[in-house]
Amino acid sequence: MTSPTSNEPSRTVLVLNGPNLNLLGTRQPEIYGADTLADVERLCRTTAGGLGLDVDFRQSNSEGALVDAVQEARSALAGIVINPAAYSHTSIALMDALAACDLPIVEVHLSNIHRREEFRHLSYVSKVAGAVIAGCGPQGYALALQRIAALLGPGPA
Ligand code: DHK
Repeated sequence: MTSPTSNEPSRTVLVLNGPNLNLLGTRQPEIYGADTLADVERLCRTTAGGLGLDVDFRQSNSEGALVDAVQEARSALAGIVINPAAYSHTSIALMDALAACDLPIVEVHLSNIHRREEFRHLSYVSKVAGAVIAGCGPQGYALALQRIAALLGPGPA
C-alpha cells in the first residue's frame, strides 16, 4: 500500500477478494474463467496505474479478515472494489462494515449471479455498494477501478 505524502488524499483502492477466489483458474473455469487471481491482480495494477491509482490487493477465505480489511480501508484509503464471493449472499457483518465506510464502493462478480442459482441472486453487499458489476469476468475489476477513478476525479498533477 502506498501512503500519500503530505496532506494529499489517498489514491489507493482496496481490491478485496473473498473465499475460494484464491482458486481462480482451476476452480470451475467454465463459470469463473481461466485467469488466476495473480492475473486479476496484474490487470488491476496495470489498470490502476493508468488511472493514477494504487491498489492494495487482498484475498481471504475468512469473513473476519475481510471485515478487518474493510475497517482498515475506512479511514486510510480512497475506495473499495470488492468481490465478496459467497459472503455476498450471507454476510451481514461485511455489509455493515461497508456501510460504515464513506468511500466509493464497487461490488464485482466474475459471473452473472442473476443467471445462476436463486440463492446467488441476493447480495447483501449490493445494498450498500454504489455500483455492481456482474458477468464481465476479470474485466469487471478494471471497470470498477475506472468507476472509482471517475468518482475521485483527477489526482495531483
Ligand atoms: C464468486 C463466488 O465464489 C460465488 O460464491 C458467487 C462470485 C459469485 C463471482 O462470480 O465472482 O456467488
